[in-house]
Amino acid sequence: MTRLGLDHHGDLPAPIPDPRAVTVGQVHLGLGAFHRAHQAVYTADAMVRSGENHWGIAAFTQRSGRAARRLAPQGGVYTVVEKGPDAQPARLIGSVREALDGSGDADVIARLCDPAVRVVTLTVTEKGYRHDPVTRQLALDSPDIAADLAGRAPHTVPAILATALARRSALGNAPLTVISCDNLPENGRLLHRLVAQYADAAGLTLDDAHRFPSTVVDRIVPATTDADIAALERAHGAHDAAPVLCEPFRQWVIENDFAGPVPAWSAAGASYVDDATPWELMKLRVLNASHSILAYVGLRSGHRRISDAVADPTLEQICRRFIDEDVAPVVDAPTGVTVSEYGDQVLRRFANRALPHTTLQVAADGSQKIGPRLLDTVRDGATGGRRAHWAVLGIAAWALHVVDPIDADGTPTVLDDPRAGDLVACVAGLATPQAVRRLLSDTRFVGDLADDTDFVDTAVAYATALHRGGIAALASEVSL
Ligand code: CS2
Repeated sequence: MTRLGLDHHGDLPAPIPDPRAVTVGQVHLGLGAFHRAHQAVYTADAMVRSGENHWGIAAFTQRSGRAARRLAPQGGVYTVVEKGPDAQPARLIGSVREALDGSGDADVIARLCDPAVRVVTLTVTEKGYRHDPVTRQLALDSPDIAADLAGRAPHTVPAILATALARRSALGNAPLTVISCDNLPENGRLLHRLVAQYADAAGLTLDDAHRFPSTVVDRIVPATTDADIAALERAHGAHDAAPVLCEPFRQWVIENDFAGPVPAWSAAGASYVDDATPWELMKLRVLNASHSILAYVGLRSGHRRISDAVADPTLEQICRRFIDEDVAPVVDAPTGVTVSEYGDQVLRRFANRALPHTTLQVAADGSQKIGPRLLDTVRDGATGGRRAHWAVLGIAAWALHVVDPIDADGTPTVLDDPRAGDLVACVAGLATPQAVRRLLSDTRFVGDLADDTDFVDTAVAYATALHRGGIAALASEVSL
C-alpha cells in the first residue's frame, strides 16, 4: 500500500493550503495527537482564510521521537478523522512542515531563534512544566532541571524557552508569543513564571517583550491505535502512520496578548479575550474534573471507555451532582453560559460512542491533574463552609488507583504517573485504607488538605467502600 505523502493521498482531497507553498512561522513543542487535531487544524484553516502561507509549523516531539519518525516520511501530512454526530469527512492537514525529534539531536533552540518564527505553542502535558503541582513553583531540585542548569543542551521546557528567549533578544530578533495549550490554571502566567524562575537560576535575562497569553484548548482526542490506522488505510487507499481521531467539537480561547503577528486563528474559529480565566476554570473544574472522576471510578466498575462510564446511571449521577453541587457554587461561568448548561454539553460529548477514548488514558498522570481539577474545588468549598463531597469522592478514587492500579478488566497495571516512585514509596506495605490515609495525609500530594482531618476521613471511607464493594457500595456510602 502506498504511504500517504505530498503526492499520494489515496481518495482523500489534497491538503489545503498546498504544503509545498507553506513556510515555517511557528514552532510547536509536544508533537502529539492533540496538537495535530487542534492547533495544527486551526493553523491550516487560518492560512486558508487569510491567504498567509508563512505560518507553517516546525513541531518537536518531547519524550520520544515516534510521531516525528512517522510524520517525516509523509512530508508532515496526516489525516484528521472526526467521530460521532456531525462529523465532517476525513481531511488531510499539511500545516506541520517539519516533524522533528526533540528527544534527539534536533536543534530546538536554533529553530526558536529563527527570525521568521514569531510564535511558539506548547502541548507538553502537565508534567512537561516541571513544576511542583502543589506549590506551582519550578521544581529546581528535579534531576532534569538540575542537569539543564549544569550546562547541558537544554532538555526541559522551562530551560529550552528561557535559553531561546534570552538568545533571541541578544540576537536582536523580534520577541516571541509563547502559547501554552495545556490543561493548567492560568497556563500562560504559570509558564511565564516557570521560565522566569529558570532564567533567574541560570543567570539569563528575559525580555518583557516576549508574551505568554493564557489559553483554553478543548477537543477530545483518543490515542490512535494500529486498528485505526489499518481501518483508515482500507477506507482511503493510502497508509497514514500518524492519523488522529477526534470529536467534531473544538474550542480555542486565547488571551489577546501577542508579542507580534500570529496566524489568523480567529478567522478559523478561535476567540480572543482579555482574560481566559473564566473559561479555563470552567473547563478544568467541569470537563477535566468529570473526566478524571469517570476514569478512576469507571476503571473500578469495569468501564473501558469514557462513553461506557458516563452511560452508567450511577456514574452519570455522580458527575451531574458534582457539577451542580460542588462546582457551580464556586466557579463563575463566563458571560452567556451557566456551569450546569456547560456540564450538560460536556456529558453529551463524553457520551459519544464513536470516540474510543479510554478510562485508562485519562487516568494517567493523576498527581499532576487532581490539584487543578478536584483539590481546588474542595478548597473553594471549604472556604465557603461547604464540603464538596463529589470532588472528595473523585480524589478518593484517584488515591485508590494509586494504591491499587487496575485496568478495566480488573487486572493490576503499572501506575502511569511521573511521580509514581514517590507515590508508591509513600504507600508501600500498607493495607488499602491505611495506604489511602497515608497518601491523603501527605502535603506533597494534596497540599494543605493533608491537615483537614474531615477531608481525609471522608475520602478514606469512600475509597474503602469502592475497594470492598465497587460502585454499589460507594453509592450507598454517599447516599445516592
Ligand atoms: C483529559 C483531557 O486526558 C485527560 O486528562 O481530561 O485530555 C481532555 O480530553 C481534553 O482536555 C479535552 O479538551
